Amino acid sequence: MIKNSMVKALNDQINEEMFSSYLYLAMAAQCEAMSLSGFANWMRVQAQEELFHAMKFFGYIAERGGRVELSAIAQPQKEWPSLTTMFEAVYTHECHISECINQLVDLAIQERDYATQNMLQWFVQEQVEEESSADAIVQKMKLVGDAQGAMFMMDRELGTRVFNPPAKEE
Ligand code: OFO
Repeated sequence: MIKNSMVKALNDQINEEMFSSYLYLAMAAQCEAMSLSGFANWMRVQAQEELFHAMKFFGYIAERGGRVELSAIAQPQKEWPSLTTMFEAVYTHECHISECINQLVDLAIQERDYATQNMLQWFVQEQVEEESSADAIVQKMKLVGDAQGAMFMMDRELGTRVFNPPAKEE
């Protein structure tokens, strides 16, 4: 059976993922207020992905016979000074989440919990993609600057993102 220390750490990660979802929803809200529906769409999809991450931890704890315990979700920031700083904040937040996942892996190794180590590998890989996609947008934003036409193109591009829940066996 899964150890209590591991269950507590995984429960804390559910909160991190729920906060991530809330944070991206706050960003989506600002994009909506700026009438940038494409940017808002990207953030909404990101928020959905984070809910999926939270539920993946939820399901795993339950499957291992642990008790899921939910805690209060902190209020996210409301406004960012620009879209570039907003996406820089996404990138910084994803680096923080990668660190959380690494700490979970450390704990699983310490506890000799091979099943949890195995489950966490999906998140290790996912974080490589999360950091990379946020960084790619930051770089693009820096390139286009405030040029209205380029911003319009980016809004169109980000508007095409759709949420694709990964296959069950992943
Ligand atoms: Fe964005 O990866 Fe979960 O939090």
